Amino acid sequence: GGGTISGSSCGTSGAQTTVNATIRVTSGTYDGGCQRFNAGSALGDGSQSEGQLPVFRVENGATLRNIVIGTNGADGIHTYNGAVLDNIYWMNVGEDAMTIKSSGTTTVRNIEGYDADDKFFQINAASTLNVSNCIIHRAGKVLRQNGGTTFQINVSVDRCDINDMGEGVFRTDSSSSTARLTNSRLHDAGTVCIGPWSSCTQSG
Ligand code: ADA
Ligand code: CA
Ligand code: CA
Ligand code: CA
Repeated sequence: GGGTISGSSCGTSGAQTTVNATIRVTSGTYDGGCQRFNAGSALGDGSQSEGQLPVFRVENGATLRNIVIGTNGADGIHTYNGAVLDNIYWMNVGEDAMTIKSSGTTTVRNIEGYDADDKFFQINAASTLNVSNCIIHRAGKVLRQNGGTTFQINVSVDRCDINDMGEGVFRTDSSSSTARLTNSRLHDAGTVCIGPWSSCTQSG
């Protein structure tokens, strides 16, 4: 695989802030200036318990930019009705890194994230996810369509460095969903396509 892969340009030494109530981004752009947002205990502990709250919730095509999610990631970032996530660094993914909660197109670019015990991207609604320029190291899998669901998702992942997956890259239970991996570097990434994908391809 080729292409330039640089992940996030936010380092991890920005000012720190504790988030005790989900920050909701409902329009325009929220620019975090590469500050480090640590989930407070009100959101969860970053373990594998379900029901934790997200640090950010991004809605209706709004943009979240220049964010570091610190050592408590809780339930990461949720998107509703589409969103743009640009230049995000997850120091230690919590229950998962990002969840699509309702339909729309979510664009994710220039990101990196570490230590997701299970899933990095969790997809809970019929939607489109386009990811480019990412570094994902140590996770169970890059993406999971919610178990037992058969709606259609369409996923593309371009220019990503995927290293040390416990299980694999893309997993679905839906025979109408599609996934495409291009121009990426894989190392110990497990099985690329898990489940009855309508189409699931790797190239470049
Ligand atoms: C698990 C769980 C789902 C949902 C999901 C998530 O797959 O079974 O109900 O909570 O995690 O969104 O994290
Ligand atoms: Ca979960
Ligand atoms: Ca973790
Ligand atoms: Ca979750």
